[in-house]
Amino acid sequence: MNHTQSGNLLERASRVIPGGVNSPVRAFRSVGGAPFFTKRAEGAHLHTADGDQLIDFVCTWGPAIHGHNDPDVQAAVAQALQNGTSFGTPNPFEVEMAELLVQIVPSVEKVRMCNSGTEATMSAIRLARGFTGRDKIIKFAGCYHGHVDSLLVKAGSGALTLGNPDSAGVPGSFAAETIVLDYNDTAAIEETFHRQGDQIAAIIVEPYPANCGFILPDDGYLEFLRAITTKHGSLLIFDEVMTGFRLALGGVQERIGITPDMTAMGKIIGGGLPVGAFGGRSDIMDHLAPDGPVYQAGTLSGNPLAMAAGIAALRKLLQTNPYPLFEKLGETIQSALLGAAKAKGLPLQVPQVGSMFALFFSEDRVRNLDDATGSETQHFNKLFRYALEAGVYLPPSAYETCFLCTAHDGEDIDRAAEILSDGIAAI
Ligand code: KE4
Repeated sequence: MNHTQSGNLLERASRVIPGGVNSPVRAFRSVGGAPFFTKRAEGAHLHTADGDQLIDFVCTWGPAIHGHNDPDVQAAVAQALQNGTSFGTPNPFEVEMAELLVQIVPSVEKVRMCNSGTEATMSAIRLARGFTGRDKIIKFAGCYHGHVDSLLVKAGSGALTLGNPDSAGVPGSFAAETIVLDYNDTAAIEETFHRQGDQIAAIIVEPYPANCGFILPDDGYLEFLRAITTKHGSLLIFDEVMTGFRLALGGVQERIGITPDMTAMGKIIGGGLPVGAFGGRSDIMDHLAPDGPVYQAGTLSGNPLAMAAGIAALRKLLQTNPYPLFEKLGETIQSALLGAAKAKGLPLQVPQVGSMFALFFSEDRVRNLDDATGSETQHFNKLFRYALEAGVYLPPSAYETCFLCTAHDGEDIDRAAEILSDGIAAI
């Protein structure tokens, strides 16, 4: 890869933006080397400031499910742009978006739009506390729910990548209301609810944690969370900011047939523009201002351009039903990676569901954060660098998940499988 233009941009950026990036995981700190800057994205490709073309397995961390620069999304934004960029009043797009979300995710009876996944989870836990009158929240080590103060406790994604899962600046009093347990540990949940079940407002969980690699639940685990929260009058919040509309049209909850009380959403529903949403049972959502006592707001919430982009992206999912294709593409890449590792004699796990997969260089299945951090992340980092030089962009951290889009179908998935297999052989 050429780095001249990106190097100049990073040098300029570093003078005026902390770390030269507007989100830490983009800084390549754990994988080494300097980040490239993207000038254009098209389909499954990123085009760098230095003119390199990369097959992209980050897909802007989820939104680009139809590939970058999708013509239908583009056309919808261009059309909406004719009428202005923001009104500060209700607009027809918000109604159409809310009706679509309620139609697509049955557990969502009412929904409030916001501007990021962080706002969605922050608002959802405030609402859970306001609705239940309780203060404690349970989250799981390695899960990342955005940079919400009280959830930056043993968080995943960039926090874990940089080795500070418990961020500075979060007062102990905030974190004190957050109980952190291991994912897939039913005994710990049982014991916690036995001791203080009547204080627990909610469990917030990424049903398939995708911010410490990609971790799948033990059989019955999510059903167990549903049962124990119901039993104790606590709420179950599914953070489907990444898995929503991706692992099925209705997200993980559709795949496994579990009905959470609230769902945090984002990414895909903005078509790449800034967006978040949280929704759930009407009796809970009606506690939100202006009807109820729980305050939540946002200048650009329901922004017409973001709504137009998200509506186009959702309508395209409804029309094209890409999920069988994602199962095929995911299995193609998974079998290529496992085959290459077997040939090399390297222990490798490739947890994969549809268009999401991760690599853990580990003998055993990864069930929680400790397993994930116990894997050989240096092998991942070597593979990342090999792949990048060969034209494939994996997420720049072993504690992230790879994403597929419909545009990977065809030569890109085969070319990437070949490059990644060669990369594993070169470790
Ligand atoms: P944002 O505030 O970044 O829009 O969303 C926060 C969030 C909430 N919940 C889940 C399950 C998430 O994965 C995220 C954000 N995802 C990361 C990728 N692992 C964002 C990438 C970044 O921080 O730049």
